[in-house]
Amino acid sequence: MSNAAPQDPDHAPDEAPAFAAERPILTVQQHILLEQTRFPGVSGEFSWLLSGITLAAKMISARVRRAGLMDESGAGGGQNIQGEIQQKLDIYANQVLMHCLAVRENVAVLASEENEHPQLVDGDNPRPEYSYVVVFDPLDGSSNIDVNVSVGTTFSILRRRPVEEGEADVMSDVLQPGSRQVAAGYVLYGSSTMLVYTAGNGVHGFTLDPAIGAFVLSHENIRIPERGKYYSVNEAHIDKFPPVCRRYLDGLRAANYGSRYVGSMVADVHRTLLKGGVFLYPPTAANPEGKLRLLYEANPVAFIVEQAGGRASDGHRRILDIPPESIHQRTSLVLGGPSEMDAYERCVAEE
Ligand code: P6P
Repeated sequence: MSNAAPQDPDHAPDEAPAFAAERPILTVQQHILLEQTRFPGVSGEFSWLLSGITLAAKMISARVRRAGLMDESGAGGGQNIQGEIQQKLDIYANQVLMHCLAVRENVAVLASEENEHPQLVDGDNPRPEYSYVVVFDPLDGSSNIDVNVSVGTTFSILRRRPVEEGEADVMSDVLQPGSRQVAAGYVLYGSSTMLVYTAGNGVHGFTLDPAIGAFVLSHENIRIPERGKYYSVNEAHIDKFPPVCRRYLDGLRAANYGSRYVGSMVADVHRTLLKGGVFLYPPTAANPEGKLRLLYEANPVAFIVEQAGGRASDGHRRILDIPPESIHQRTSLVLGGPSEMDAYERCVAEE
C-alpha cells in the first residue's frame, strides 16, 4: 500500500515532475546543425548566417505586433526604388536585416527590394572567405500592416560565383538563376510568426515561441498536398489575364474549387503549401511582366514549393530556370501542388 498522499487532482504534487516538454524543443539552429551531420553540404557557417535572419525576424516580429501602438504603421514619407510608398516598417525591417546579416563574416553581398543596388558588405575589398549572397524582401505586403493583415519577409541565399567563372563582380553574384540557391525561405508574421526554410533537403517550419524567444520546430518536412481545394488569385484583374489563365480558372471553378486570396504573397503561398491548391499572379495590364519580383519573391517560394513536392512556373518556364537580367526584374507566377500544376500545363498544351 503506497503511503504517498493521494494525489489531489487540483494541486500539483509536492515534487513537481521533471520538465516534460509538450514536444521535443528543436530550434532552427539545432535543426540546421543536425542537417549538417546528415548532409555535409549544409555547413556550420550556414547555421551562423541563418541565425542572422532569425534574429532579424524576431526584431521585425516584435515591431510588427506593436505597429499600431508605436505609430510604426503607415507611410514613412519616402518612396523606395520601386516607386512604392515606403511604409515605416519597411524601412525598419530593411535596416535590421542589413545589420544582422552584415555582421555575419561569411556574408559578402546583400541585395534588398528596398535598395536600388546590391551592397558589398566589406567595402570594395571583401575578404576572400566571404562566401554568401543574401537577396531579400524585408517586408512583403507591408501595405497590409495598417489593417492588421499578415505580412512576410522572403530571402534567397546564394554562393558567390567562383572567380574562375570570369571576373566575379557583385551583380554577377546576385543575378544567378533560382536553381543555384543553396537555401531560401520566408518569415510569416501572421497569427503566429513562422520561419519556413529549405536548404535543399526538404522544407521545415519553425514557430516563434515568444515565451523563450526561439523559433521551435513545428512543421517538419512539409509536403504540399497532391490536390487542394482552393485557388488564390486577384480576380479583379481577370479580364486582363491571358486566355489560358481564364480557361484554367474556369476549369477549377467547374471542379468546385473555392477561392482564397489575402493579397500578401507570403500568406497566400504559405496556405497553398500547407493546404494545397494553386497561387497565381499572372500578367496584368498594370504589370504585363507580372508583379512579383523574380530574385527575392518568386525564387525563394519556388524553391520551397519544389522541395515540398510542388511546382512553380511563370506560366511557361520553371521559375528556378529563369536567367535574371536585372535585380528587381518582375515575373508572373503559377505555384501549386502536383494536381493543380498538371491541370495548368494541360491548359497550356491545349492553347
Ligand atoms: P494585388 C504585396 O503588395 C504584393 O507584392 C504581394 O505580397 C501580393 O501577392 C501582391 O502584391 C498583391 O497584389 O495586385 O493583388 O494587390
